[in-house]
Parts: sequence; structure tokens; C-alpha cells
Amino acid sequence: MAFAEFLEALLTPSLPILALGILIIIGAPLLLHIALASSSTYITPPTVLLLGPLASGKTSLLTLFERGTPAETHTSQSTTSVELNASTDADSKQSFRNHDDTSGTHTKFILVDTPGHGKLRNLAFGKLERAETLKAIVFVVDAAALSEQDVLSTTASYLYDVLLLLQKRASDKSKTRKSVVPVMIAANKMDLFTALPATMVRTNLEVELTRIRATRSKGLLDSGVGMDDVGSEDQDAWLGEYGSEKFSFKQMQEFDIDVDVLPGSITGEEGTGADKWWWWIAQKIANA
Ligand SMILES: Nc1nc2c(ncn2[C@@H]2O[C@H](COP(=O)(O)OP(=O)(O)OP(=O)(O)O)[C@@H](O)[C@H]2O)c(=O)[nH]1
Ligand SMILES: [Mg+2]
Repeated sequence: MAFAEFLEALLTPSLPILALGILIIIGAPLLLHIALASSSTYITPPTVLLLGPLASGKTSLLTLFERGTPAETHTSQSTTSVELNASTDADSKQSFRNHDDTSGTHTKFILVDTPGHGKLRNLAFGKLERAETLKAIVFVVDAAALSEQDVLSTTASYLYDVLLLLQKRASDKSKTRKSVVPVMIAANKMDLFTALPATMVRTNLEVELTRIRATRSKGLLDSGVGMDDVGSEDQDAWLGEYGSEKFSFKQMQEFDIDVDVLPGSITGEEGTGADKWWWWIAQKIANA
């Protein structure tokens, strides 16, 4: 009886059988862990971060994408996240209104709203620095108020900090795997007649960013650091092409950071003015 013999051999204490037993006991959970960790359901979805100054429309945009209609908002004091589905199918009429329709290929992503108030900026930067899965940044600006100098300067200085952080991260040589994050400047409130066209939003921001860059680098020169140190310190705080006279968003391509300015609106015309933004987001997360 071969079977009985086999059974007997298996049950007799011996070194190879013992070794096999230990191997199974240790190996099985290990294999299970590897199998689970590599399955896609355990990967966190890509994150898209909403940044921008006070009352530019970040929360309104999040609500519009989430519910399909804009709602009353109050100034935000904390970050909020929602899970959404985007599709890049050409036939699925590229609108955020279709995100419940999960036919076709959809990419799940997390949209994160941040407070715009200067005192709560650390919350936004915390998200920016920690989000491992960050795939895109939507920087919302109020195009209708951007002709006012104080709005322009707060908006631009916030944007400067964001772009500088991305630039530093991109030029950080210690990181082998660089994640490049594209930026969309959403020129919001185009429904208002005071709104500047997107090209003006772009140039006004570029002019203001140039001015901020000059002021900040001058501050460093005046701070009394040794002449030799100035070069590198100065270069670290300098946004875009070092030494260039004027800043332009194109200079960010040097660091693989694409900056697009897209016009739109959340209220008015039933919010169809946000489709372009939705399409931009869908493409960025699909290519990620
Ligand atoms: N006319 C017009 N008003 C808008 C538009 N989008 C947002 N608003 C209004 O702008 C105001 C501020 O919008 P919020 O979404 O609360 O702005 P926020 O960026 O979240 O502001 P904070 O949370 O304070 O940083 C609200 O009264 C909105 O109704 C738009 O496209 N057109
Ligand atoms: Mg808000």
C-alpha cells in the first residue's frame, strides 16, 4: 500500500518534513501579503488638490463636481475630500455630470479642497507636501477681482509659494523617482462682466510673479549673508529661469511643470463653464 507508506513517512518526525512545515507556516502569510499588496484595490486613488486664495471658488467647484449643481458656501476652515470618477472616453460627453455613469473606462480620484485664508495656508501646504499620490493641482483664481492690486498680489504670492515648492521638489536630486505635478490655473467667475479674459489673467499673474521674485531675491541680498552664499541661497528662492528678466509660466517647463490657464465659471449657465476644467483633470489622472 503505497499511500499508507507515504502517510507514515509524512507523520514520522524527520528533518525534511519539519523544514517543509516551517516553510509553509512562514511562507503562506508572506505570499498572501504580497498578493494583496500588489492587487490594484489596495492602491490609493490619485489625488487632485484645489488651491487658491480666499473666496476664489474652490469649495463651490468641489460641490459642483460632487453634486452636479453649485451650492451656497462658507469660507472653509479645514480640508475636505471627495471621491469622484472621471472618464477620458471621447464619446462620454466630457462633463462632470456624468461621473455617476460608470460605464466605459473611469478613473477614480480624490479631489481635495483646502481653505484659502492666509492663516490656514499650512493646511494646504501640508496636503501638498504629504500627498504621495498627488497627480495634479488646480489653482483657482477669481478672474473678476484680479484687476484689483491687493487681490492680484495675494493671489500671486500664494501661487509663487506653490510653484517654488514644486520647483524645489523637481530639482531635488536626492529623489530618484520624481513625481511631476501639472498645474492648472482655473480663471473662475467668467460669468461676471468685470472678469479678465484668460490671457490677461495669465499676463497679470506673470507680471506680478516677476515683481515678487525681484523683491524676494533683493531681500536675500540685503539680509547680509556672505557674498559667496548669496549665489546658492538666492537661486533656491528664485522661481523659473535663473537670472531671467521676466518670469513666464513657460519657464516652469524647465522643471517639467506644465502650467495651463483655463477660463470657466461655476455659477451661471448651469455651471457648464466648468467642463474644460473637468476634462483637464480627467486627462491628467488618466495619463498618470
Ligand atoms: N459669479 C460667480 N460667483 C462665484 C463663482 N464661483 C464661486 N462664486 C462665489 O464666490 C464665493 C466664494 O466661493 P467659495 O467656493 O466659498 O470660495 P473658496 O475658494 O472655497 O473660499 P475659501 O474657502 O474661503 O478659501 C461664493 O459666494 C460663490 O458663490 C462663479 O463662477 N461666478
Ligand atoms: Mg472654501
